[in-house]
Amino acid sequence: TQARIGLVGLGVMGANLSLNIAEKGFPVAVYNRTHSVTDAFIASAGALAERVIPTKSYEDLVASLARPRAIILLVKAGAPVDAVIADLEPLLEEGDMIIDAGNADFHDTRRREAALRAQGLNFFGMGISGGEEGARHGPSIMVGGDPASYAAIRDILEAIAARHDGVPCAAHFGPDGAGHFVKTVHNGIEYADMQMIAEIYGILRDGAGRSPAQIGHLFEGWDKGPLKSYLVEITGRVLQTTDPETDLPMVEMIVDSAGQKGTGRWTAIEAIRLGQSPSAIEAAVAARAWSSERDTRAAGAALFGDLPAEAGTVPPEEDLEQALLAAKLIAYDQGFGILAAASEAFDWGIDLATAAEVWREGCIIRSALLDDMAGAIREGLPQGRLIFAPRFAGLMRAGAVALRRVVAYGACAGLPLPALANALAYFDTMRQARGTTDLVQAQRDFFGAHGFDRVDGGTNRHGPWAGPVSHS
Ligand code: NBP
Repeated sequence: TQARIGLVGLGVMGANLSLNIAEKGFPVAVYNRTHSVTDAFIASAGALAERVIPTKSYEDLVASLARPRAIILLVKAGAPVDAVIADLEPLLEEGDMIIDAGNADFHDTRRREAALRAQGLNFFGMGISGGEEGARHGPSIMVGGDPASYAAIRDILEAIAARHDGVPCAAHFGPDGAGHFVKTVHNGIEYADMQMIAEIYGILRDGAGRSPAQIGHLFEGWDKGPLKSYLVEITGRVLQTTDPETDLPMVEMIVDSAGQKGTGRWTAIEAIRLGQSPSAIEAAVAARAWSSERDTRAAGAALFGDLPAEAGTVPPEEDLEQALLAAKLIAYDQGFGILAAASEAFDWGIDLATAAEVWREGCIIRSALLDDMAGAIREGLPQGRLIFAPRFAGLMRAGAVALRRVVAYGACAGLPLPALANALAYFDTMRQARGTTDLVQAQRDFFGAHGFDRVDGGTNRHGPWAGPVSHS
């Protein structure tokens, strides 16, 4: 028998996704560079092994597939993807598909798609989220590539995806890098979401002096309200977990230095390239980078740790909850803004509401709020901004006031809240009809004759900078 789908790379994600595909009734041909991994995978696949065709060469893999062949790659992002493509390409025929399901930089996806299209092959960039568990039982799937070829594999992808009220969390977002970019922004938002939660934890730990278990209990409660989400849920569980070796709270045994693989950073980099700024996401990227400078922070603590801070009152729990909600919405507003800008720049035609819908289940940022966001986007966003959506007006009005109290408390108490503070600064900027860049424009004109527009009409005008200076 020939399978309709093949998979290269039986690492954590590939092994789980293969089992998911087999479980949904689709035979899957698999290949892994290290053959012992393939043997071990088959040995552990149980009854599902019946629908898995193990192969030990790319030739065997290709021969095991019905045409048009569709091969999912789940190898390490970067050079390994190019290496596997180079090996497969000569063995494939017109109309066949290579689907890179790793966390690729969408610029690489665009390059690979163009190169393979020139050979008559279809290349898809497919973002999958949900980690190991998602890959096994239903991830969120974001695809970019030729729409006609997508039709050939759509049933398989929809069958293995997570579901929200029966609707599969899998979608085609546009050509070439569109799917990987939606995944990248998903990860950027994930960074912001996680950082904001960590900042609230910091206020409760260092400001209110609460124990991890107490804070975890609070998050557990929040997971029953409007903040209901996977990240709030696991935060509650993580904080209430004890280290079996020491009996201390697990979180207190973990070094406070966060890793990053690149997707959050790519969101920020692309935003800046496009003249946008997802400042809450950037702040989260920065916070992880700063966290890795442990020695620097220790030296800073020795130098400045004793600076006086105001012992203000810790904002009440309701404020923290509301602030987190508002800040989260602001991070999404920025994320959707960058998605819209990139979609326009690369001519992708990404449907933002579909992105919100695909993220409702299966992925790391899944939350109750996403269903509302999808609805708000479908209703039409004033000025294209989620924070202006009529259905979020109440949340933003109450949430912004709470966010201000929380950020003000953090500033006075000397507790860093980079993501929350950036979210607030963005919100305040977006509700200030007259900003302060009149002065920046004047400065630019003064030193560089860059010109400015006048409020009473007239474009590219210059100021009388060489004239008399007023001291009044
Ligand atoms: P793993 O590290 O578990 O597996 C890596 C796989 O890549 C192995 O099968 C390895 O084969 C293969 N590989 C490498 Br490395 N170099 C190769 C080469 N030159 N040729 C052929 N195969 C090669 O990775 P993973 O965590 O499953 O992640 C896979 C992709 O999925 C990554 O892009 C990752 O960013 C993405 N992703 C991961 C998660 C997650 O939660 N882990 C979530 C979403 C997306 P070998 O056995 O011979 O070394």
